[in-house]
Amino acid sequence: MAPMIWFSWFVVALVLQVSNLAESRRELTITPPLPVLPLPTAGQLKWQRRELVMFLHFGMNTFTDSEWGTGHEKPSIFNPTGLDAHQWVDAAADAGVTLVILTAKHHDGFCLWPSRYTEHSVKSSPWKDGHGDVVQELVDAAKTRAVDVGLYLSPWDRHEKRYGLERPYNEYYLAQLQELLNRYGSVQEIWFDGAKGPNAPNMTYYFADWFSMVKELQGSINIFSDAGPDVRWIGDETGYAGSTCWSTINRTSLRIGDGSIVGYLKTGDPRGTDWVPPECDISIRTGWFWHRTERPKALSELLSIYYNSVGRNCVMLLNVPPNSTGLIQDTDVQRLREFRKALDTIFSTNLAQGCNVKASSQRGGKDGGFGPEHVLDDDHLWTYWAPGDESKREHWIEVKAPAETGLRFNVVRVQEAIGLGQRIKSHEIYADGKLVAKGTTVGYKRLHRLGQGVIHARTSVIIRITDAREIPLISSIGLHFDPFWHSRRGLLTVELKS
Ligand code: FUL
Repeated sequence: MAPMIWFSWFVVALVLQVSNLAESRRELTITPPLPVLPLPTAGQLKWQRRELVMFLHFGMNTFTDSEWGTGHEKPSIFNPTGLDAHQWVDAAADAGVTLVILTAKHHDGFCLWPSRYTEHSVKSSPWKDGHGDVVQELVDAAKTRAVDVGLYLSPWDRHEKRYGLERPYNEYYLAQLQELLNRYGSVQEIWFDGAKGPNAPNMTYYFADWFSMVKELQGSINIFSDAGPDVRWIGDETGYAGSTCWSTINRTSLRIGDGSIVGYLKTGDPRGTDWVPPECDISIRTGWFWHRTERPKALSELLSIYYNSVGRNCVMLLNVPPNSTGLIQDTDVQRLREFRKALDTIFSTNLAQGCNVKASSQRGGKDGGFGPEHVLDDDHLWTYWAPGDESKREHWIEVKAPAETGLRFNVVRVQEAIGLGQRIKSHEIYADGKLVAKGTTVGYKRLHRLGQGVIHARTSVIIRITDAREIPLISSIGLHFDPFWHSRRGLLTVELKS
């Protein structure tokens, strides 16, 4: 080979060498960590972020002053002459609610839509001369305020003669499901209530058929029942979740209507293989249906329920029952407004905003993209602090208090990046080195109202993750001042002694 050709080969080889070297030296962009299974579906994530959902218990019981109808009520007594679904939806939307769930059929079997499979419905009532349809009115009103609709269709039916006859009743129930899910556009949640009276006939529900049909007809719906599959019951009707609350659970251990699983429903299971987050159903009044003599709960009670449901990784499903005129009572509308205003007052200001944050370590180092500053941005899901040192069990993140003023707060908010799984098993919160709160799970949102009152931290607030299934991913931290929270010390500020 001529020397010229040798020389050219030599140059090409040299260039290749140099570019390989540059390639291997170039920093690889740091990737997000692997998720910890199971993960939520997109529909479950959307549902969780709603935080507050409104329940509307309305039907025959509204007119008979009862909670569980017998099924023998006469359709002639159903006549809500002033029914205005816009008023319901306005009350919901003004309270920040984006999903309302109506009892299309309660245990008494009376249908709020004109079902072709029974005469026991609005079409046999004097309301609108039998031409009314409450489900349609709600759907139409909800559209005008961009509110989503969910439906409750009671499996237990005290009117229907087929109830107790396995196949005929399951077909009847499925037929009604098809009507509701085919006729009214998008339905975002369906509620399968587990309740059944002690003397009710034996009845096996074909849940597998029902669930498959629901998913076939409504692609993005969440199915609620004691056992999910998408949303589980919290296990009681106090509005309070367990202080440990996993979105994960083993669905194979759950049976709908089985009283022995309520403890398991409350806490969930860190080893659970299914993502089935819990919903806390609670009424603004004592009963689920409207009763003339009842009054709405006090604002302080609603706030406590919020802290113990949404603040414990749940969705709060708040029932606000329309009255026999077909309107939500003014007192309840007013209470809802106060509730929204109070939540905005507490949570719209994050006192940690603008503070310096520091962490025990961070994934990919300083420019890795997973620094602690992400806990103060507006994205509470997909931007997060990820520790770098995966071999360590403990991790911490510190919010530095401004030197001149310090930080005065009585609520701490912590949120996990649950899009990558729920991880935190235990955590502690320190102000100026003193332990001020501790807890177990965090999940989508954990709120601590400080028992000691308003804390004045002069140097820093530290959140220490003491145990987790995998490295913890924290998407948001908030320090808040709640003027409605009267702890043992009222609103007196606690000065922390060093
Ligand atoms: C229970 C029912 O028996 C109540 O009437 C109400 O609908 C509540 C939400 O669920 O199981």
